[in-house]
Amino acid sequence: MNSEELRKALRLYLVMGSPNCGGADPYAVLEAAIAGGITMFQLREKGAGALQGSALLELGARLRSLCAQHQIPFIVNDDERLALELEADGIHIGQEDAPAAAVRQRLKHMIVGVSAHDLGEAQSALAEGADYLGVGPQYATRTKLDAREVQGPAMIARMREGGIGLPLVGIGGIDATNALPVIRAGADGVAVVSAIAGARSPQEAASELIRILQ
Ligand code: 3NM
Repeated sequence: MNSEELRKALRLYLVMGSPNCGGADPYAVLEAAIAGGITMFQLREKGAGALQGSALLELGARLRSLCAQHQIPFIVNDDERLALELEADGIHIGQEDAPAAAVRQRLKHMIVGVSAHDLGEAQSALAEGADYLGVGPQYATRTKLDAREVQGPAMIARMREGGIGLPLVGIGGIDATNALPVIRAGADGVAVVSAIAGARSPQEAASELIRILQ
């Protein structure tokens, strides 16, 4: 996938694991979100009740194949072994995870996404070979308990002004009411957890977001 294709894929990026689905079946949530128009998916199995071991592998395999059926890029959060086992299209790593350069080196064929919170982190990620950046938190979020201070869309504008041309998504507290300023600040798309996974209708939530983003 070249960087223009990646920019398009990042438009509406669902990030989710079973703890984010409010008791609903993650497979059904992902299926609905795909029907609603999401363009990329990240399996992020974190928090209370997160699956591990064979249960995680089994869920991952089902979600992976659903994405493959619909040509939705499938990304795994943080876990290189799981990404390899599931033959993921990519991996997403945070600042606290393995260094981006080492992951880039080991997983040459994968999309490598990196969380960046300021211009310095964005420049480092670029130098280390990241394919895209996740920039957050844009707004207050209750999904990631150890999220940094809210940056707002202004941080994305600062990165663009600072010469960061990489494909980039905003993340953190984004929903249909506040997605547009993130795009206007220079993001290629938005990454959301609860706005879709926690919605009464994930399909409607995704289709409303994609309508706003187009
Ligand atoms: N990363 P919601 S914020 C997974 O700031 C994640 O890097 C963040 O969840 C960051 O869309 C976040 O429900 C959680 O607010 C986003």
